[in-house]
Amino acid sequence: MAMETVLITGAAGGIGTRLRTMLRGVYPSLRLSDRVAPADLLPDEDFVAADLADLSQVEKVVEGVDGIIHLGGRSIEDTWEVIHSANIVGTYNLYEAARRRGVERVVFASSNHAIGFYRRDRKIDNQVLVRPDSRYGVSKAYGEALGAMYADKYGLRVLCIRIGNIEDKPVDERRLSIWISPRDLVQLFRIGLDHPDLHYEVVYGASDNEPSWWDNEAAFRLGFKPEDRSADYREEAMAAQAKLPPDPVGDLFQGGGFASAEFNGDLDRT
Ligand code: 15L
Repeated sequence: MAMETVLITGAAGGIGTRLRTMLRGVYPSLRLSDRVAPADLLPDEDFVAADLADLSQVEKVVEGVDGIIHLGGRSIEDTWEVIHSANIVGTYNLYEAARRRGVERVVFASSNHAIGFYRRDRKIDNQVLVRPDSRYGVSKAYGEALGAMYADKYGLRVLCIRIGNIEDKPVDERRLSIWISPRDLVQLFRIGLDHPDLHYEVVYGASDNEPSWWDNEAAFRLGFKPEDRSADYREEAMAAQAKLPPDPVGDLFQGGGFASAEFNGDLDRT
């Protein structure tokens, strides 16, 4: 069934701001939500404020919606209290409201930080165990698990995208491996909303990168054809990298600084 009304949560955030423009006109009706309205909201944009931690508010926001792109919540590491409220309670509320209100699809913005403690010399696919590098990464792994449960038990169609780093171009050496251009990410969101055979899938949100740490076969099977290549920006990214201080722990792991922050583990075992 074609999507009539699509909701973007976290619409005032970085990815949400880009999506609002890029999805304009793609679906007949776009609803935006966040705790506070974006400053540049246009008169014809449909905005409904909601706090994800409040299920009754989330239920109101998803009313009448066919598909949801869930970007809402905390998008970087924070205290457990913040992550718990925004990402653990908030993501539960989102799926549960979707179930109660008969929403057909959820596209969940997961993150590379769900697998951030894999080393950079290891190429991983979507079958590996999660190895979160932060409380934030744990909340993303949990959002993926919730998605599986809501798909299997309640019949939602769910795509979880482990987003690498979305920017106009890769900004350092790590991002050469995990970068995704805005239009490639939009392509993945649209696959999640439109693909007729989607049940539950986890894919990597990455452009055609070299070197890549991820085998993204699952995305390619769903028809993803990245249009952008990080290699086109290699010189600039490496010049920026040369100005950064070394991070002896973070530089070993896919999650970079998220992995090295608070690190007090055993490098021989991690
Ligand atoms: C993420 O998950 C964050 O949302 C984003 O701010 C970046 O830090 C990105 O990962 C990254 O790893 O570069």
